Amino acid sequence: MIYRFSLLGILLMAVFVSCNPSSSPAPAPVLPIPNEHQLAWQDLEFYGFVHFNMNTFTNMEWGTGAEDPAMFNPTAFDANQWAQVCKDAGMKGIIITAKHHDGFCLWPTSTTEHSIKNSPYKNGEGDIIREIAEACKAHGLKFGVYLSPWDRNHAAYGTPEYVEVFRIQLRELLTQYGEVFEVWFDGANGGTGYYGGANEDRKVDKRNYYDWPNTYALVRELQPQAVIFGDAGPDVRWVGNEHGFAYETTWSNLMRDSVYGGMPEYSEKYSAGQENGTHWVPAEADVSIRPGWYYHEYEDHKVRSLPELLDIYYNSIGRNASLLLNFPVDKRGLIHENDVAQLKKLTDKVAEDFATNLALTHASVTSDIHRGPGFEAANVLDEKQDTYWATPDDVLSGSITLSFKEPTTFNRFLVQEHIALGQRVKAFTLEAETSTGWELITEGTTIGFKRILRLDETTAKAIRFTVTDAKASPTIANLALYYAPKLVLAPTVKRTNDGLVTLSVPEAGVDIFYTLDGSIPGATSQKYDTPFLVDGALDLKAVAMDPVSGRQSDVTSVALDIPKKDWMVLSAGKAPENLIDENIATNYLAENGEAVVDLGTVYPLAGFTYMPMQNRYMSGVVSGYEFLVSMDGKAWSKAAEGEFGNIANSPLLQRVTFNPVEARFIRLKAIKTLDGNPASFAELGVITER
Ligand code: FUL
Repeated sequence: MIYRFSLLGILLMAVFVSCNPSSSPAPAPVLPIPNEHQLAWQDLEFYGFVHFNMNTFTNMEWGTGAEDPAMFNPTAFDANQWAQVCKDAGMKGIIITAKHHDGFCLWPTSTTEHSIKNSPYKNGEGDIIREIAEACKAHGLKFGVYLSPWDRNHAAYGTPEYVEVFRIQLRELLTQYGEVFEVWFDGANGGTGYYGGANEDRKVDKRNYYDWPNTYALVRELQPQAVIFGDAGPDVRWVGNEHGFAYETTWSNLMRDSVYGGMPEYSEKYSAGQENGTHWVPAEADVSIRPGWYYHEYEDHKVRSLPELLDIYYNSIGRNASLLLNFPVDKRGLIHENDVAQLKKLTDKVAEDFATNLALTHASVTSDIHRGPGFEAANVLDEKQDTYWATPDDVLSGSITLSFKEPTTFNRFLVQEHIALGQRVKAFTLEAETSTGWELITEGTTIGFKRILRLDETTAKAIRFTVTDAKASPTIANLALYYAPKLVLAPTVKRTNDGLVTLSVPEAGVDIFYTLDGSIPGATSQKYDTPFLVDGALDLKAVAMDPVSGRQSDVTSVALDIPKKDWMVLSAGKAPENLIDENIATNYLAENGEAVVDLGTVYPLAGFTYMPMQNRYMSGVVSGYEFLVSMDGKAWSKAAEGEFGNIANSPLLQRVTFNPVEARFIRLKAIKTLDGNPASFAELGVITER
């Protein structure tokens, strides 16, 4: 026993001596560098944003501040559901909109009556912030707050008095709910609002009005570990867009003193960071899982698709930014099931993509240069952030070569810098030794905390990673390779108005099979290679299949009808061609509230389809209609009339069938539109008798 123990001790000592980096001096930091709180924040990578308060109940994105607190009334609020959903997705925290621009406070603040205490929720006894903070704690998640500086409800907004109110609100949030990991200050500041009944436009000097240095000091005093987010940081900066994409070149360094919150030229000039930036202010990519930040039932079908979510993931976390993914919690007070389902697809795919680090199956790892003991190339394979490969001080480039035991196939490359000493790399390449020799497979610019590249599938005996330029001796903490199995998603069907059908899937190398007789497609069905003509009405079904894994997608099923090539729009208005272009992203705005079409030939009609406008902000969506048919375009008879029930909340394709009738001319008349605006049509179609 004693003998074994001492042998272990000797072994441990040997390991310690051989890994001890002090045997060769570490590179000097390259300023700016992150502080300890920023370093800890960097590890979080992925956390949830929730927009939930007054706007949820008024169906707005920006409330005016005149809303009645009585409207805030979730029916099944459950902070634990949010926490569980975020936890299951591998997120590390939740940031909640404690107060948005409309000024409604989700906690019983002492500063205003415009809060939850005057709402029906728990008869005014509730405290949503407390429930969320507790749910986060129970699920091991970090808790963060969004407190809008702009307050369209408060009578004193625009005066120094309001700044004091804002600080009291901040103090309440930072003292009553435990530890806060991030405080989020929005850049949207000043404009029209209710302002205690004044109903006016109040502009503020965005740079100076809030006296930010003293507000930041308050956060430091009350929650020293919290990072502060704002356009200009001070600790974490906005990525400059709301679609969740950082840039190919993303520096964590920022010319912080040149920036202020809400600065108009921020996105274009500063949001990618600067190589010579003066302060460490890394980027955070905020994006909503739906088009809106707040819940709107009419966006239930617009939750981002898996390919979109993957693009967001790779373009944020994979580009030296963290990802703050928003859930517009619904009127019940829950993350909607459609959002949960899409999030799960993302989580599962990310887990699959990064399941096995193939770099660990290497036979050898060497570098052409390193700065001495403790800084060898092998450090990039220990999956640790604080051990790294580094070159001597005056050497700004160098290569690491990794040879595999067997030829290895990969399509993802991940690399990380040891950012504690500053972001250094300006350019790098990746080469692979394939059966035909060495070839360049990709190149990039910045790395930072993490860079992930999606590559074409490559099979290699060895790879060579080279830093070709850096601000100072490069410090590479990790290097990894993965094979992400192909995305196998149900094919998308597009058809021109000539009848030419195109089938597509997001990933190359995935096969598509289809049928035109209503049967379920499989590997023995017709294989798709080029667009084909369908000039009649039939049911198209298609499926995608990965030839390597045999994995199969869901089946796409589309009822195609007669092509629109001989159709002519007879009614007046803006862009009539958009009515029958088989493109739902373009709209026809009718002049007389009707769409009239000559089909060119007489058909046995058994119904029609109406696709409402798909724009984020809809206008002129038809809710009440009459549908008329004619043989000669002069004498019309009514084939159907009615309402598109629930089209406001569910603006999807509407299909109306009626007793079959022969006709050559059709007329869809808007009897009512949702907002009273002139009728709009994304697409009009017919259902012919079969
Ligand atoms: C923006 C706000 O104006 C939006 O309403 C939302 O809160 C988003 C995260 O930030 O600037």
